[in-house]
Amino acid sequence: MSNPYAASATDLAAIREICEAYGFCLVKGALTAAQLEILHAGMKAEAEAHTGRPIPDLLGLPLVRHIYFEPVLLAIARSLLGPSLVYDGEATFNFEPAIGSHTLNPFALLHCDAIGMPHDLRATWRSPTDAVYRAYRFGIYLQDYTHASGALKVIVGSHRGDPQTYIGNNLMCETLSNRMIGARKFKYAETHHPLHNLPSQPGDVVIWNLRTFHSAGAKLFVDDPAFAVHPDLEQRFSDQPGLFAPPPGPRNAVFFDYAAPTEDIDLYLKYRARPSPSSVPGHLARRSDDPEAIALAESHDVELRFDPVIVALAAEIAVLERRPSPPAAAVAELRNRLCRLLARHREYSPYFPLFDREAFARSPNPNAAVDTALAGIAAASQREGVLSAGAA
Ligand SMILES: O=C(O)CCC(=O)C(=O)O
Repeated sequence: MSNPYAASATDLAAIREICEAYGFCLVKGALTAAQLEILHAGMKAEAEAHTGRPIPDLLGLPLVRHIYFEPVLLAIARSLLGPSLVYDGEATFNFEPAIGSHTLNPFALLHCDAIGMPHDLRATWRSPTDAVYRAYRFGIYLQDYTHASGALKVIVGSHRGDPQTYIGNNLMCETLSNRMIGARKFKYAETHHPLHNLPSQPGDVVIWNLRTFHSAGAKLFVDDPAFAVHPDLEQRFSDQPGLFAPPPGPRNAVFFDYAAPTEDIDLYLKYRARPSPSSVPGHLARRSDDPEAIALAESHDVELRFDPVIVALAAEIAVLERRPSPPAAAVAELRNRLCRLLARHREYSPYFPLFDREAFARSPNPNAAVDTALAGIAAASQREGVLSAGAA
């Protein structure tokens, strides 16, 4: 294959080699047209069913969650991460029936998602031994981005080294370069590390390490589609008619992570779980703890973590219990759900524990156990300097 960043879905060794060398891989031909049709129909139905409401996470969506357990994808994930996989809850889809706000306002900021270090939950992850972060995001894009705008952009090799290297002006060269694009001459600042727009086609899966810096919705030059520039430069030229190719259609895509149960991933989960008044409703809407999702995960030997749901439930219970007349039935339901999740909860690091599991297990009854955990979660939220939803 001529693209050095691409490998066939059946060539697990090549996928792993490319991911470890560059931090991402374009996996060709992973899904058939029939599978994509079913996926698209499921996304459409779930989007319609949740109009005006927060959409649950992927495993909470009965019409779409099967994609997470496709054998070809699990085989790739296990070849990258080893046999033990964890679903970290960072899994969703974008769907709109025609080009609209999702397609026209992609998150075009270079960033990486690997956050959480033992000394600081908000620090970007880095390895003292140049290890590769133990989680990958998989993106299934339903349009052809070989010549159209909307692709994923990555900084090649940005999964390794000091993350500061890839941020802001550190990434930019000082001197300006010239390039002819069609008949126009462009002056622009190059980057110290190459950028690449992934030319994915329907059926491909785009994989990137959570430490790889990336941005959404790359603009492709009509006359030079393989030339990738910094998103800020795309923005600067965005008013030049005919320079960039239009999107091929709505930017409908599914995203989900596979992770390994390591200390780094534990910190990432805890970072993602921190409550804020705006995050709690979305976290409460997650449904990957429904019995069918749990059974599916168990039958595929995938572990589930529910940290964001646990923390959001704690925040919501605190709010309701502070009311002059707490709604007893609603509180009881939330406490039951929380109790089930706390009983399953297993952490992979000693840092920033969500609550005291031993005190929880020693409690004389479920209500006392939940009270103990609620106190621990509230204290942890405060320690990490995060405004708890209950305090809003
Ligand atoms: O929309 C995309 O292509 C990428 C989404 C993204 O930036 C992310 O999942 O972190």
